[in-house]
Amino acid sequence: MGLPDLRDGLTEYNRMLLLYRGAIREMTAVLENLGEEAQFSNRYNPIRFVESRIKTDESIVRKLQRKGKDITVDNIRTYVEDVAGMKVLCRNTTDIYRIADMISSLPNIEVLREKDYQCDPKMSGYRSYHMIVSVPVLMAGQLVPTKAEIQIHTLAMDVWAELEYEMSFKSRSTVSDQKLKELRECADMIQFLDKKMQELKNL
Ligand code: 0O2
Repeated sequence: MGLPDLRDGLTEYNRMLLLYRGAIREMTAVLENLGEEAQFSNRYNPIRFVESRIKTDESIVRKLQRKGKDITVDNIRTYVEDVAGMKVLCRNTTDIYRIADMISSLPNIEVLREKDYQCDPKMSGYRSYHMIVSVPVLMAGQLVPTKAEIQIHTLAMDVWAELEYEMSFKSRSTVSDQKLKELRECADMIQFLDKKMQELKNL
């Protein structure tokens, strides 16, 4: 009796993943268009690179467990807002807010939530601007609102975030306090450099 349920669950799961992949495709195209338009109108495109990923099954399960939720497709939709994840990389901190404003002004994209870790960094030193958006994705002749997380940060912060993620974000207990302190110092140096370069650009 368990098998048909499992098969239904998997079909539902795969259908959900199709939507998240669709959201990434839509959002990638939107960001490319925004960048080209900015280049055309202002002779400056604040978007340097766009990257995307679908969250791994293990990471989805870990997040639901952390939130004390059962592993169901409905709970993934409700409580895991970054299954479709995008990173928008830029040169400096002013561009972060420029890009966030560009996304906020899109008529067909709804911004559901924003977290300003640029202004209010995480304990780790992580600085970034996070937006949870709802993107309409066409499926079976209907537009289905689908969530995606957009992280906007500088190229320099991205190098730091990848290293910190590898070293400690997923297994903080195994990294010494000294290493965590040094990572935070590196994040502060990056913030200093990002600000300094912004100032030089504005001269
Ligand atoms: P993965 O493997 O990238 O998917 P919430 O969903 O709001 O309840 P969450 O997910 O902690 O809680 O939200 P938040 O803080 O916006 O973090 C979302 C993502 O930002 C994380 O995804 C990381 O990719 C990244 N991130 C957040 N904090 C840090 C940090 O201190 N260091 C680094 N390197 N990255 C960070 P996941 O799901 O944790 O991981």
